[in-house]
Amino acid sequence: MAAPALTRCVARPGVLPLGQAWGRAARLPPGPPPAQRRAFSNNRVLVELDESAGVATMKFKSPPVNSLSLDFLTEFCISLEKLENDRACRGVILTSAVPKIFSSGLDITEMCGKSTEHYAEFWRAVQEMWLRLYSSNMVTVAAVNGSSPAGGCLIALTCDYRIMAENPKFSIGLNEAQLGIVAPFWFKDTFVNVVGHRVAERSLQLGSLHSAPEAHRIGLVDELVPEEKLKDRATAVMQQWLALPDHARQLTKTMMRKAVLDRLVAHREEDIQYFISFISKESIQKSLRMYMEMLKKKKS
Ligand code: CO8
Repeated sequence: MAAPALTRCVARPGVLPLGQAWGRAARLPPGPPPAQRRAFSNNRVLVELDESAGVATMKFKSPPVNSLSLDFLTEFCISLEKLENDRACRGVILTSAVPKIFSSGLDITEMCGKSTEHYAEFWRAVQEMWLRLYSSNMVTVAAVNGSSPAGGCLIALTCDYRIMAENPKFSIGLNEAQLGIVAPFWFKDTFVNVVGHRVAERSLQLGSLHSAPEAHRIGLVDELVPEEKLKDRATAVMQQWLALPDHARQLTKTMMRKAVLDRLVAHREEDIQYFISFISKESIQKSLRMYMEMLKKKKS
């Protein structure tokens, strides 16, 4: 039987608790049992909360490819914060409502031909998404039901557990090098923490996109299941993780992730400035434009 929820903490934008508030005990107030299912949806993220299980499903629904635009990232963070603050929710499953695509990663158009102010705002939103998800008190399971390059892969890596549909046409990886750009240190840290240094180094240098079976072999995803079983398997894994007392699991998670989180928090402004100067270079802009053209050509 699942242990009762013991702890809950509120992560405020840019003021992450990073451990110190995670051990606080909080019990549900007495009162009538709340409704069993709730859903809230904005334009790009659909959330369904099953209160009896304490589990939410967050579905990305930003066609054609769930690219991580500024709007998407903002909605993602708002949805996550709502769940984080909701005592009825102890775990969240992240998946896609767009067939064959989990997420195509950062929206490249947000990084092309825009102002310095825009790049700063966009990069802060990318950081915020990662900080919130990596430090979440909830159990986070990625049900990867499609391709997941770069920032899409980062979302999956940032979760506690990854299950991928076993379709060999679906690929996942940090392919930044293929675009002529470099994965930031906190993408790299997250990747290393999942697959280990050697695999991460080779994969990052080559900008590899791994097929689902390959991703499983190198430990990038924890398991593969037939696509039709993905939802059930994610629910079963979630139940298994939620069977642990929250406080013990949360403190352990903090212990494992704190150094990596602290590193970005300590260097956040520097990281934004680095991104702006890197992405504003004409050579980088040219690489990104060529990459976008290549994507369009591939279609015709
Ligand atoms: N951003 C913006 N638009 C995109 C993106 C994206 N990431 N991906 C695809 N699109 C667009 C395509 O250009 C196309 O537009 P249009 O319809 O106008 O021609 C439309 O989405 C559909 O794309 P496809 O026809 O290619 O769709 P498919 O279903 O055939 O393929 C894929 C889907 C596999 C997702 C494919 O589109 C793809 O490989 N996309 C590129 C993914 C990618 O490389 N993303 C990397 C983004 S960079 C990142 O996330 C981290 C950056 C870190 C920066 C650090 C700097 C310091």
